[in-house]
Amino acid sequence: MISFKFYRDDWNRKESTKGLIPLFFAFSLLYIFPAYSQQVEGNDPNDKPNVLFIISDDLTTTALSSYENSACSTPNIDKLASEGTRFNRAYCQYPVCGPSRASLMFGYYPTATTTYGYVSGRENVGPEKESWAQFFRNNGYFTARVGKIFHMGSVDIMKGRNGQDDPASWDERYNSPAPEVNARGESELVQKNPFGTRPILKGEDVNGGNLMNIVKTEPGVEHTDVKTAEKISELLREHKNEPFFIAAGLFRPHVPFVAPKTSFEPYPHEEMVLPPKVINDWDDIPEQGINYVTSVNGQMTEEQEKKAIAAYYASTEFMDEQVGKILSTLEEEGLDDNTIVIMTSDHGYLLGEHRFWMKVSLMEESVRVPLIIKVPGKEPAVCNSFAELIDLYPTIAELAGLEVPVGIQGTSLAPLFDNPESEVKDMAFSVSQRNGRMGYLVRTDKWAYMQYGDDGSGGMELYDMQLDSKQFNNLANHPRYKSMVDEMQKRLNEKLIDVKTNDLNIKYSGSN
Ligand SMILES: [Ca+2]
Repeated sequence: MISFKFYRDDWNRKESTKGLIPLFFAFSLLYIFPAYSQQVEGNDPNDKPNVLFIISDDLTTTALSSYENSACSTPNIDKLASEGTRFNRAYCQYPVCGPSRASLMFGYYPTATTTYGYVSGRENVGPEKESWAQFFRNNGYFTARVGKIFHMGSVDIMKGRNGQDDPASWDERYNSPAPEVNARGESELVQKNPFGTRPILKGEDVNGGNLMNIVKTEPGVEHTDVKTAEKISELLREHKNEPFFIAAGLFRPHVPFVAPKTSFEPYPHEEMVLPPKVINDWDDIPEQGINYVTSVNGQMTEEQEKKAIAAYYASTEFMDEQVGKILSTLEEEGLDDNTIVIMTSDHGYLLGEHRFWMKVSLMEESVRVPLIIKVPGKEPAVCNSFAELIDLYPTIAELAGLEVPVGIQGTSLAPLFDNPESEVKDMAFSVSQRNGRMGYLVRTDKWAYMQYGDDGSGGMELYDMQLDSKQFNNLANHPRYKSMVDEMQKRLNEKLIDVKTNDLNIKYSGSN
């Protein structure tokens, strides 16, 4: 820790003041250390810790070697995980880009703001509320984003547009345009596409822009995440002498799976292992629980399934390389001992589990997110407390020694950096809407409970996550688990009342 280094240097240099040191030390223990115990210590007690927020897009824990999959190589994220606190049970609040990002950036559950679409979230919280970045901006920080922090689609990336950004959050903002699906290289679509072999640019949008398209690019092709990492490095160098909140929005492994040809080499598709296919797996899943993209409606062959996984891994490894560049700059500039680093994703991703693909689903692989937070001066740890993306705002505010804004709905994870064995919450809550009907997830230590519709009329799912972590046996309709379903419904209803009781004055209508 820097403060310690400061005292040690003093000791070496000022022999004549040695007698004063025990006195000074005692004074420090009494007054200085308690005040800053929860806060990151800088060279000067008035120094504010910097914040470097890295968010990948559609990155699931099941593709990270620091989590549970050694098949995909992510050495840079793994290194950060080994130096920081890795949260083992972190969940998004909505497994889709737009609403998840709106929720984590403004600090309200999607159900509190009724934000379920591709918007920034500002629309529903109003002009008075500060986003997470804006809060730091208003507290004297330089704030900047590069790439996708609030929602941004693939076409926005191609055209270098801001997407659904919140301008009030940033002093400076940069986009990283790249050809994406039109990049030069070997291209292949691994699911059914009504628009031919490649999405067609039509007007302002790309038809089928959200399809599993693979592009193995030739040397010299521009990549959005490479540009983002370069710009972030530049900003770190330029702003190293002032407190900063710099946000790096990496777009991969979001589709299209565009990465250099060389990134695919470690992942020959023939060697990919598919998740187990269980006969009658779908029989006990309600209609709304069957994901919107499946191997069935995508008409995917087993070879295509393997190609999708290989391409996802290649894209993930390529994204990890960019994380490495950003973290190297941080280190080179001597900023790593006074910068809180956060690495996460807006939601998870299904890679063929239940023959489901992509996101939207409330299944574990789709809602669980990687979350690594490195706080200078704190010991590396693995934390099993539940954590939600909505907790980032109050956590980083507290760690920076700022007063957490009243009203926001997350819980500060700050105590966990000193006591990773402890717990700040005992459940995670996520929602996902389809065709206007809400889906709810209550995830506790032992159970994953999903309910479709406020009255459950769209069906329910209940999985014993200790005995059935891959979620094959839906117990919701089994008479033996009736009391457990009742208890989960009670928890859900309590949570909904809690979430909807807020300072936003949003009027609810209908079932939402
Ligand atoms: Ca996403």
